[in-house]
Amino acid sequence: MDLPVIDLSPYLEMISGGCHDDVSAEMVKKIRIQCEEVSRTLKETGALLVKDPRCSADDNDRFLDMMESYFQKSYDFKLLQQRPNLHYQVGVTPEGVEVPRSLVDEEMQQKIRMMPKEFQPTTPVGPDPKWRYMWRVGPRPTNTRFQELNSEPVVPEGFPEWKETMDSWGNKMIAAIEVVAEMAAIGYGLPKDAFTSLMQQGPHLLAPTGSDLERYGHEGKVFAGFHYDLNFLTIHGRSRFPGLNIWLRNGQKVEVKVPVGCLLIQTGKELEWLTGGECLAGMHEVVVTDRTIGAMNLARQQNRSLWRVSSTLFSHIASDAVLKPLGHFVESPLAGKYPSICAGDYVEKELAVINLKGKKED
Ligand SMILES: O=C(O)CCC(=O)C(=O)O
Ligand SMILES: [Fe+2]
Repeated sequence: MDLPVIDLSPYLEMISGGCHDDVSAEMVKKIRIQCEEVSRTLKETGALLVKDPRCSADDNDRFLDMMESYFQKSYDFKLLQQRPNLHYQVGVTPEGVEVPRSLVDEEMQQKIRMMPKEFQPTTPVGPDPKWRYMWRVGPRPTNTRFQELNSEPVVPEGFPEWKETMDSWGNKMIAAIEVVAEMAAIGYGLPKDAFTSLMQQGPHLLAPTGSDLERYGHEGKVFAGFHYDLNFLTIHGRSRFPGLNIWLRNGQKVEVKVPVGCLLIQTGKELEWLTGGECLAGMHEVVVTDRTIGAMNLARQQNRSLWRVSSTLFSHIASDAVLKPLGHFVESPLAGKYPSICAGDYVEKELAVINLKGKKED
């Protein structure tokens, strides 16, 4: 199944006031249809492909090039950027730390056993062998109960372009998410800023993963075990190596192909909360497939890096804001499963389950 690609340009043109009166009725109708497609696709598939003219393939490449050279550095060098006392929410998370939810969540394991064999995820056998770098993007709150989730950034030595490259790509990805969040709110019949107003000063994280294909690039190797994302919406640029599988709401497993110049959005648990379960967090995994091996062979021939870097950004609801079903979602049949909780408390609970919280620095 191919996911639809939503071009964000008409919406962007409209909000920048670029359309004239005679075309605007037509345009408004077109945009309303697009907003409904956004909200429906997020609900049915947990994912969405978008094209944002502000995020170019060149920007994505500059970011990937820098992250490849970072992940290629030695183990000891990378450990200098590790901050376990800040729940790894800034700096590097080494391989073998983050635990996939499906490894520790019995209810999830039971659901997996009930899936038809062909749609079952690959069973992870331990923590993920992927590294990750967390970089906070956007303004931080001056006053928050959740200081660790909103900490100062960590910059590795020897990368003078680090801050500019991370901020520039991160801000572009957030800008794209904000448009999708507005369009989704309109599609769900909520005020257009229903989600974005809660995202202001959220602990948004540019969080690329780095997986060493030289070492682990054999078919069936799980880089990120079956899980959902705990944040609001996740956005990924293109990775140079495929491997991401997602599960649609109907249980079907789909291998994601992100067309050049497109971005992939996935629904996270905070969105599920705000919609009272109307829009479930999308389940996914990253596994080495024959297509990954094909891309590795090509990279070898072209003398390119064999680190698989993802251009992942986790957008969040502000830590001190309250998660609860919004507007008419209070009436949804599952709303009772989503009691009011401070987003920061919710995030800290989830981080503890996947092994990112509660560790002291050695
Ligand atoms: O590595 C990827 O492509 C995505 C990994 C992932 O699902 C995550 O970081 O939550
Ligand atoms: Fe994920």
